[in-house]
Amino acid sequence: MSIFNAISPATYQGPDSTDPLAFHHYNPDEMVMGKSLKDHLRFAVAYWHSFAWEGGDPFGGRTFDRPWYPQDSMENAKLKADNAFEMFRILGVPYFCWHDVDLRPEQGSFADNASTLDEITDYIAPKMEETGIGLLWGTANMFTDRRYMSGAATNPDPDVFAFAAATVKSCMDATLKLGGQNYVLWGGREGYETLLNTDLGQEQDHLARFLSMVVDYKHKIGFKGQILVEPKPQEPSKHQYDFDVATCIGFLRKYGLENEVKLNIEQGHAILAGHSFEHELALATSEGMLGSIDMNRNDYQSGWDTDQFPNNVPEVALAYYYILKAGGFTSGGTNFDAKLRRQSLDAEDLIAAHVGAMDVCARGLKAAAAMLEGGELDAALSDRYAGWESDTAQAMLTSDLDSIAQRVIDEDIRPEPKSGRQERLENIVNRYV
Ligand code: XUL
Ligand code: CO
Repeated sequence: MSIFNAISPATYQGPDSTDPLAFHHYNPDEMVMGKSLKDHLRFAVAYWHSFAWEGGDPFGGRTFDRPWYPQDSMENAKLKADNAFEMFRILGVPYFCWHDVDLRPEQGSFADNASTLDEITDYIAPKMEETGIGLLWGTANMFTDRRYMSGAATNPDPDVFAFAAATVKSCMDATLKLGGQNYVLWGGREGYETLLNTDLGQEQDHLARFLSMVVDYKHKIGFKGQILVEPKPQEPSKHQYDFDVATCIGFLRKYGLENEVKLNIEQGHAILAGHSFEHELALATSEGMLGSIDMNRNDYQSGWDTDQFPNNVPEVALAYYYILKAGGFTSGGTNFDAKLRRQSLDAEDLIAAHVGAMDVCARGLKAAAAMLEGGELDAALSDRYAGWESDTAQAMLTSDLDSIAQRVIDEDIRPEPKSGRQERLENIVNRYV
């Protein structure tokens, strides 16, 4: 039984069309900077928000009514997969992403979980084959079940560490089996509520050991995808160890994992950390650590991780500007880690949300490409640092404080402040969006 029965595949109809379920800006075959939009953006649907999440919030239970509820049997898991692939087909997305628990019914024992994951991935594999839809990444949900309330890899109880390790092993196996491009670890419970019951030094050592085992296992099974960690400062934990891009890079370097693990960067998480999305992306790309992105937005007043579909073109344009500037995605892509509002009950709402989000991303990426090709921002940046091209300036970087001080005296150097021209640069961006 399909909830998308009456809905035909979304097509590109151009900016003048008023069809609410058509693309107005995303033409998958449109060439931008030598590559199709489809290959630039590499869209993925997040299985959890669109098919597993039932519309609950902290004050009320489910609002949606889908034929695959209750999600506790293999029969309903298969019905859910049928509907998911129907939606992927309507949208024409090249990828999807999952947590283990999104796909399979929850059983309790590890052996049961592993066998139902195996059964459902057996069911999904031919659908992927048939439709050509790929897996952008797989991951383990190690934050919902009560066993993980005090963390997974950072749990004070070694039995939870063991259960988590076994779970990740099974999810990496499933990701390999489905030809996944990446494997993600997001540590929602790897952090603390109070320092009074937490040894944060020991917990971070354990987290690093866990991650090293993930890397070892990747090589052992011949998984060619990229391992990614996903920064987020808080929620559900009061404080998460993978706080933001800078913190994650510091952590990975401390434990010698920086060449094996890259980052999955989410818009809403950047905002929660007090940064902008483009800040996190510019930092990651400048350190060679960008893996993939989770595209969404938070409500700007509430301060929560509301995981809404993106609809702010200027913001998205700046995000893609830094991604394109660094050469674009390799194994990564644009995963819509976004969910409907809980009052949006209809199957059409799911389609409209994704179609709109894909349009916003297409507009953003095209604007970003035009900004790069226009070259004004790059030229202004080079101009601002041009002084550093002189031999004297370069020599200073390998000199010492004594000799620099002597030269300042000898040449009577008196720096003359120059305008940062922020408004002029913002006006340039505005011309493109
Ligand atoms: C939570 C979040 C997760 C990860 C995968 O905020 O973003 O959905 O992307 O576990
Ligand atoms: Co995410």
